[in-house]
Amino acid sequence: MAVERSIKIVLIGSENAGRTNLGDRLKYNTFKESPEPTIGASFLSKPITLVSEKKVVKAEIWDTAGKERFMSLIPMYLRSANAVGIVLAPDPKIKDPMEARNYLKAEARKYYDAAKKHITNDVPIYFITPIQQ
Ligand SMILES: Nc1nc2c(ncn2[C@@H]2O[C@H](COP(=O)(O)OP(=O)(O)OP(=O)(O)O)[C@@H](O)[C@H]2O)c(=O)[nH]1
Ligand SMILES: [Mg+2]
Repeated sequence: MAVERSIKIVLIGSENAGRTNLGDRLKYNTFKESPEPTIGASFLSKPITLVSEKKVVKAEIWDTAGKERFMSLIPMYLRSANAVGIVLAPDPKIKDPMEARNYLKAEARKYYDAAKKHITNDVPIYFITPIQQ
C-alpha cells in the first residue's frame, strides 16, 4: 500500500516516563534499561497502517524531553500536531498509593493544560502509561 499522507504525533510528559523507549520499541523493536535522558526532542518516522481507513500513513513522531527546563520548548513542537500523547509513569519514590494516584492526576492535568493551550479542539490527546515491570 502506498503512503498517502503524514501525521504528526507529539509525545510529551514527565521525565523518565518512557517516551523514548516507546519510540524505540515502535521503530526498532528494542528496549534500553537505562537510556539517556532526551535533550530538547528527538524525531522518528515510521509507516503505520490505519486499520479503520485501510491506509498506510507516515507517522512523524516527536519525542520531547521531560526535564522541566525543556518545558518551554513544548509549544514549538505542538504546532501543527495531529495527535498528542501524554506519557506518564508513577514516581517510584512515592510508595503511598493515594499519594501516587494524586501525583499522576496532577501530572496528567499539568500536561493536558499545557497541550490544550497550543492545539485546536479537533486534535486528540491520548494518555499513555507504559507498564514497567
Ligand atoms: N521495564 C521497563 N522499563 C521501562 C519500559 N519503558 C520505559 N522503561 C524505563 O523507564 C525509564 C525511562 O525511559 P525513557 O524512555 O528514557 O523515558 P523518557 O520519557 O524518554 O524520559 P526523558 O527523555 O528523560 O524525558 C527507563 O529507566 C526505562 O528503563 C518498559 O516497557 N519496561
Ligand atoms: Mg526521552
